[in-house]
Amino acid sequence: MSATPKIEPRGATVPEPRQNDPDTLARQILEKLTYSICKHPEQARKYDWLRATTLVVRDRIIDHWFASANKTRDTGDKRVYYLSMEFLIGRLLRDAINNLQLTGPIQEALKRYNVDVELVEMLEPDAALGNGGLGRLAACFMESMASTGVPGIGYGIRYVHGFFRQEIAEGAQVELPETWLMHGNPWEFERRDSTYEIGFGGKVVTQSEPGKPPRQVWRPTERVLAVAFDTPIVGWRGEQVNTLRLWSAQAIDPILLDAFNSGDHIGALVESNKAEAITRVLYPADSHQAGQELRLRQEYFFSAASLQDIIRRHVQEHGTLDTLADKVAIQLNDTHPAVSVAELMRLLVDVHGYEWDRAWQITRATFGYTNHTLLPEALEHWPVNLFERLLPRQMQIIYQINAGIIREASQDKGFDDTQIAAISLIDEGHGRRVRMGQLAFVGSHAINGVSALHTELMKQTVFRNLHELYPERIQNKTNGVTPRRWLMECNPGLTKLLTEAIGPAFLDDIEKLKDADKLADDAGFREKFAAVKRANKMRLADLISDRLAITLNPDAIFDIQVKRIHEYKRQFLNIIEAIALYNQIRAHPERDWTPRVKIFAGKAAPSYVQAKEIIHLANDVARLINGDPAVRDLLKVVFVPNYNVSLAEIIMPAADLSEQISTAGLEASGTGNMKFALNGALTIGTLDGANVEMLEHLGEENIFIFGLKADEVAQRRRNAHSGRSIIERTPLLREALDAISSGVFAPDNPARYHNLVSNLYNNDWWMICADFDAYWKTQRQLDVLFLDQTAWHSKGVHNTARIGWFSSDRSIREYAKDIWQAGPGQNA
Ligand code: Z2T
Repeated sequence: MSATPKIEPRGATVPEPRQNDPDTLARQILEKLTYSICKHPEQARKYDWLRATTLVVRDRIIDHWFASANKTRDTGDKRVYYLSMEFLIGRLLRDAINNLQLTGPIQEALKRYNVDVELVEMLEPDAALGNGGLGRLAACFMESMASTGVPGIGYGIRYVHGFFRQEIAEGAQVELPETWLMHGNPWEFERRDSTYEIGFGGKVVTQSEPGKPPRQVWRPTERVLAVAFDTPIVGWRGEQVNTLRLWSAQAIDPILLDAFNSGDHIGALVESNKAEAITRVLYPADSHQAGQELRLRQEYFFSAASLQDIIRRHVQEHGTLDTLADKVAIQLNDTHPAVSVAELMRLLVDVHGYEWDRAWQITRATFGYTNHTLLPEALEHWPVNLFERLLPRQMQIIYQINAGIIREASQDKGFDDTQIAAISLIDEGHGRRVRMGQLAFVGSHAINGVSALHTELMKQTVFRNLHELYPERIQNKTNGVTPRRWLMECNPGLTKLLTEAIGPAFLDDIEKLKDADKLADDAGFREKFAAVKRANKMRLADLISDRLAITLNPDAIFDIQVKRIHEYKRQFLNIIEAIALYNQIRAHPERDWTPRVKIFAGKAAPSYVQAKEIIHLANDVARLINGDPAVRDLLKVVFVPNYNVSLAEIIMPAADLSEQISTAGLEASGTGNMKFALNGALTIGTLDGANVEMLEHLGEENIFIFGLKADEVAQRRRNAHSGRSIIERTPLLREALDAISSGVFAPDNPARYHNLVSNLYNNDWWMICADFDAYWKTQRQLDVLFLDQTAWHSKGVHNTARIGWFSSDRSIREYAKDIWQAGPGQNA
């Protein structure tokens, strides 16, 4: 859509940047309260103070935002576009205040009115436009791009309802709608002049003009509008502010006047309801493909809008698409935006008249693709007939891409039929489906996994044949987390302690935390480190006491597993260990048990039956154990409802022990593992995902690894491994499983967990039985270690000091250099 004409203003310049002293801030907060919110300070509620403070902080951001945008436009530097169906950004106020270095002044300004900044910050809704690791990674990457000076724009969907809110009712998960926009959203700016038409359905016609090759033209039958909403992403020290642009769907005609005038008042709204449905709600399935048409519509909708926006900006600035790949890098966050490959080809060939081969060259040079899972049930593939009906021209293009790839594979590389079937973009085996992983792969010049192990497994399994065809394309980019949110903001106590001990240099280069490594042997430092941890544990204990009325012993091991609930993540193994420990404490009350609190949190996909049973079991077990006076303060089990980013910010700093116990080979990376270690927790984990590299960086004495390795898991699966014989020869395991089967944890429905348990006997697909003994023994080793607080905290200090490499700043610098050729030092 063409923008409305610009006015040529006279004598209008940007106002002077805002002052940051507490006096000015206090005065302006009052201004906003009065003139933007229209509240008298005596009538103002906490929520009004939040809004006024946000608006004052936002003014400071805008100054930097303009400067960043102007700089990139003036230098003509390459931009990075991060296309992601999910951005799990959480709250933004504290992040913005921290990165602008306004923490002290804002606190001081609000104190003048007797307002506590923390209470105000806690009222901000937690923007949950994502499911878990993948969406949170996108948020960390946005912040790190701004912090490392990469001109990056995130593109995604402005879901009206983010990830559902979880309640626990009688032990079971209940899903409730989430309404983050209810009070409006002061962080977003609607950009009506960046609105595009998005088509669906219809047919493709061939247009011939004399003297020109015939052109394919897509004539969609359905059209909706994509409207841009921009949110600023503030980098460290406010030096750069990038943009997160989220698309909202709107009908072109809000009401069908014909229908309305003829009396059909409901029918008049059908179109706008259908259009707006596209961006209504986030699909809550992680690592599982949601096969619905609406999901494919979402994927195409935000891909097509983003590409039109990228192309418009590029043509405006450079006048031709010949240079697209020199000035634009587009990263596909998993396959959700993979239809972009076909859509960019359509725009280049059908709309801009490029020859096919040249268009393909530009496309491949522009895209990069990140894979986040190898789980077969999570790989996206769409029925050909659905694809064809919704996106007929893109389907033709996919066939044409496929023909070219297959020709190359058989002619140049001599691939046989089995190999061809493996690389084909069309899966012929399951009623003809488009394989989005293959499409993203062949359309990209770089394909990456998210940990060293995961990348190797990509080469050996899902992309084996494509890797053989294009052996240079797969590379590794190990995930990272932003140290601003996951240390400075969530753990001010530890940040202060570290600053006093090693100086502030680590705030700008987190790998300088290494300077704290030697302090592991400094008794004075260790004691302060322990005191910070204890205070953080008290804060979590208070939260749990408030919300769940469970009292925790702050001197117990806080043993925490928080993440999406999934069989491969093996919360079940952790619960079984809790039951076994409970049995042992009851059987041997005279022994010197180390007090332990097992904390769980996480959401199950609403349709994932086993995951919901695991949540139910955790709650049932918690009720029984917490109510048994025989275990006193020695063991408690807690399931904290509604895990989200804000809760994680309280949990990470409060952990002694981090549970990263996935079946080896199945967790692509994990990122919670990094957040825990940064905050000084020790890890018990398998050799899976990024745990493998954490072991290398931390040293084997500072992380507790157990269990089968990825190749051993694969081998057992091939040999029809089952749990029965292991259970029979492992009394601790057998007794725990017997207890579950007996119904003691579920007196209202004793059969509730029969399936969960019988799966272990018959199959043990997730190697819970296979790993139980090693897990149990490692936990008991940790019990002993915890009694030696000196040894424990020394390892904690080593974890914080040595984990700096797992910063998303490092990840982003690697992407910038090896995939995007963008950012500082990369522009020729
Ligand atoms: C997700 O969070 C992850 C992978 C997915 O595959 C989907 C979702 Cl929603 C399609 C996670 C991985 O499970 C985790 O190991 C990884 O750390 C994270 O993505 C970020 O890469």
